[in-house]
Amino acid sequence: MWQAMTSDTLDNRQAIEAAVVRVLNDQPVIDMHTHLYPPSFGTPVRSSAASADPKGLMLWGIDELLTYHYLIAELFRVVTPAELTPERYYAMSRQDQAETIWKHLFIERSPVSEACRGVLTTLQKLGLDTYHRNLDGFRTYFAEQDPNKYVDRVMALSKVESITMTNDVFDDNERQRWLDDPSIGEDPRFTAVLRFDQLIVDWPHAAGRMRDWGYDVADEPDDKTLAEVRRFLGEWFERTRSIYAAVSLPPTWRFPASCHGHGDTAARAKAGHDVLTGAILPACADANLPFAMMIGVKRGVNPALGGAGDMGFKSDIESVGRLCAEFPNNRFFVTMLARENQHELAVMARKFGNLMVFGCWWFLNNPTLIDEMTRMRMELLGTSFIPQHSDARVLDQLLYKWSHSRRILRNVLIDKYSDLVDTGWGLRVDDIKRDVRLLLHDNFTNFLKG
Ligand code: FIX
Ligand code: ZN
Repeated sequence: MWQAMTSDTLDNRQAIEAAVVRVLNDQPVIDMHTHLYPPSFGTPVRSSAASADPKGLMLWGIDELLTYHYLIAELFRVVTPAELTPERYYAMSRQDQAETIWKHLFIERSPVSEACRGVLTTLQKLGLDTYHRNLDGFRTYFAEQDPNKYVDRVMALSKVESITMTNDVFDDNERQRWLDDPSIGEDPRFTAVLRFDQLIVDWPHAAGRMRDWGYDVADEPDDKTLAEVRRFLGEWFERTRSIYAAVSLPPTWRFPASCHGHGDTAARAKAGHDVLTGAILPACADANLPFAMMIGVKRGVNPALGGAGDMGFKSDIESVGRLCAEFPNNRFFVTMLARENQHELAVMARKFGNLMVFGCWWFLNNPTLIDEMTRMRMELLGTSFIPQHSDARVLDQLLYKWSHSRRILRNVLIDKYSDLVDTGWGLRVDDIKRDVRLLLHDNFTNFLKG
């Protein structure tokens, strides 16, 4: 027998829309991948309440927003080499760099790209006047902020409950800060993620560094070496209290390692494979930590552009499936950089409960592609994926990245719930609350628990 529709069910699109908007506005998100840091890691941004630490890692404020590497790449599409070379740009002060980007991308043409729009959404969310194009006015506002209180303000405005850092153990600046004072990681608003790309993509180099740090490792990863890598990871998991471990990988990454390519490349790939299977995955399993793989980035396609010169290419999803099958006791967060990989990745996630698809990474973090990917993932995976991470490098970017993504998620959910109600299903507000909580919060925390 059909049940009579009760008053708490939503039976038309307007009611669904109102409920989805309300629920999404109320649900805090855990941002599972950023490059943000708390004030304890130092900040290069001078303000009334903070003295500058030139190598500080906490980036925030208008000059950092304008010099985001996404915008540096856009700058070098519109300036001629006679006007400015990357070399000259990187030699400028941060303020001059910001002014150059402001002039070329915001004043001399309309800032319609997603990264430009993001700066404006950010300023608007802070209540600043985006109408009059007054860069110095923005600077005055930021100079008055206390970085510590500003973290609270940005998190409250963007409804981000927790910020997940990326803590690269091979970054000397960051590594030294942890060694000097492990309590820098104790800010309750932030959690750590140990990052170590070099262990897989450049083992000989990683081995050299580890030897400098007192670990007994060889260029060929033998049993003793693998035990040392496990010890190294265990120590750093503990020191940073990491909640998962992570690497980003090139599009050429294969599992098992490919034996093609010239001698050096094949040997490097084999070493990376051995370190992954003999040390990284066992260390993650021992510590009960998921392992995140961000696959598809080729670094330095245009080396002159520095961090703005990386590119994304298609990668191999069979490798992801083989890894999930061979390591059923490990859990894998995976995101991929090529649009062409997204469908296969979602289908692969249907085969493996230990594979959690997440985020619309970097060049995919554009409304058109977020919309397409989120719909497709929901159609294949229901609510069992993590739709977005911010990848913010500058604290204030949380404001635009999350508001833009929440808006897209809202549109997708309204359509999907409307389709559901068309089948006669009695949809309740509590159902929407539960689903949105899964998507923005609990799919992540549940996957961490295992
Ligand atoms: O490897 C990564 O974590 C990438 O997200 C970054 O390296 C990249 O520069 C970035 O900021 C993308 O959004
Ligand atoms: Zn990242």
